[in-house]
Amino acid sequence: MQRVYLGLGANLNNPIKQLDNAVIALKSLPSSEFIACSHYYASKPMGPQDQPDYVNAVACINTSLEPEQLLDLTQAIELEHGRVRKAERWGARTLDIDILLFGEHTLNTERLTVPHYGLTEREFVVYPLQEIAPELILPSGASIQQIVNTLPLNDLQQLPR
Ligand code: A4P
Ligand code: MG
Repeated sequence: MQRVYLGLGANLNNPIKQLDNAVIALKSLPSSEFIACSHYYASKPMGPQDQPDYVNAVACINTSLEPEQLLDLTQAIELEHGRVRKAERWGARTLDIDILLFGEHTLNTERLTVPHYGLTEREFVVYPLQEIAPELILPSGASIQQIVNTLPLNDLQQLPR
């Protein structure tokens, strides 16, 4: 069993509902146990500013899936729950699920970079991660507490449950 942290993000088509659906889907992953989800957080878009604010969260599972098996399943969840039908064609994806951490592992394959490359620079990942795993130490040796201490909130807002 590995402890895995997943970053959830959405900014289109009722983002809160997108995350609710993602959590429901994560609870029925095979060979896995759902442990926790952080509060949801409203966050300012990273990157292009001409897009709606995001809702982000971090979920934790235990799993005996292999990393790429888990990626197949999280990508299937993105497809099932995360696409908006625009006229006759499938539009932009509205749900993003990133594998932030996979146990203590460091992975660099064609499909997977773990820890996720943006983890320590994104307030909308670091703060919800600290909420559910305050004692966490990353594979780099840095503690989540140290990272939070150096990362501004940048308007991140915890939403009520
Ligand atoms: N991939 C490699 N490593 C991983 C990993 N650890 N977890 C590969 C998941 N996937 C991983 O991902 C593209 C490819 O990355 C996958 O096929 C997989 O093999 P994607 O999810 O299809 O593409 P993406 O999400 O558009 O790209 P990327 O680089 O993940 O985008 P970002 O960096 O996640 O940016 N602002 C706020 N406030 N909140 C957000 O959540 N998100 C984005 C998207 C921009 N701004 C944001 C937020
Ligand atoms: Mg992604």
